[in-house]
Amino acid sequence: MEIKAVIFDLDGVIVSTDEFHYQAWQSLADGEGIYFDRKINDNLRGISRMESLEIILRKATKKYSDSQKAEMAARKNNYYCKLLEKLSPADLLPSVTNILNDLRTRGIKMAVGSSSKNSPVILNRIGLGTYFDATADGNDIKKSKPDPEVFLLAAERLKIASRHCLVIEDATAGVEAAINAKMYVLAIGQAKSDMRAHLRANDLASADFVEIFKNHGEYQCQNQD
Ligand code: B16
Ligand code: MG
Repeated sequence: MEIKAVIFDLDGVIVSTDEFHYQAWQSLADGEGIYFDRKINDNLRGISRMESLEIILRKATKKYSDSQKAEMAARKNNYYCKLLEKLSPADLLPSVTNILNDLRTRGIKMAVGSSSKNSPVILNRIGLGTYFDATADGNDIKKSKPDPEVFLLAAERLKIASRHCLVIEDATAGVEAAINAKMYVLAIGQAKSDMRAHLRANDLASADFVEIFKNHGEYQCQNQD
C-alpha cells in the first residue's frame, strides 16, 4: 500500500488548541457548578461541540433545555475564541513545519481533517490558511468523528483514494474514524495506546517517518529539527 496523501487532524496534532478546549470547557463547567476534569476532557477529543457538552452534562445535577444547551455551547465557544486570539505560528507543535515541508518537497498531498468549526480561523492564525491542498472541517460535515465523513471528504477533495491516505490523529474517536474510512492511521498523544492504529508514537516529533514511508511508499522523510 503506497501512501500518496497525509490527512492531519488539527487540534492536538498540528497545534495544541486541545489545551484551550480544556480551559474553555472548565470555565463553562465552573460557571455552572458542574464537575469537570482533564480525564473527562480526554473523552471530548475529536468529537463535536454539542456532543462534548452532552458528555459534560452527565455530571450535572439539573436538566437543561435545548435552548440552554445552545447558549452554553456558544458561551464555551466564546471562551475558546478568546483563547485563540493568542495563537500564532509559534504555537505549531514540534516538528510540524519540518514534516510539512518534507512532505511537500516529496510530492505527498496534504489535507486537514478536523471536527472543529473554528478550523479556518486556527489555520489562518498559525500561518497555514492556504498551505494545505484541501481541508475538511466541522463546517462541512453532518457527523463528527468517529464517523469517517470528515476524512472521506478530505480524500475526495484531494482526489486520492482512501487506501492511499495516512491519517494522523491524537483522539481515539479520530483513530476509529480513519479506520472506518479504510485509511491508514498513525496515533499520537492521547491515542498512542489505541491498538487499532496501524502506527503509534508519543508525538509527531518522535514518529518514525523514515520507517513509515520505507514500508508504505517510496517517500522518505527527514524529520529532524
Ligand atoms: P469546535 P479536531 C476537535 O478538533 C476537537 O478535538 C474537539 O475537542 C472539539 O470539540 C471539536 O474539534 C469541535 O471544535 O468547538 O471548535 O467546533 O481534533 O478534530 O481537529
Ligand atoms: Mg485532535
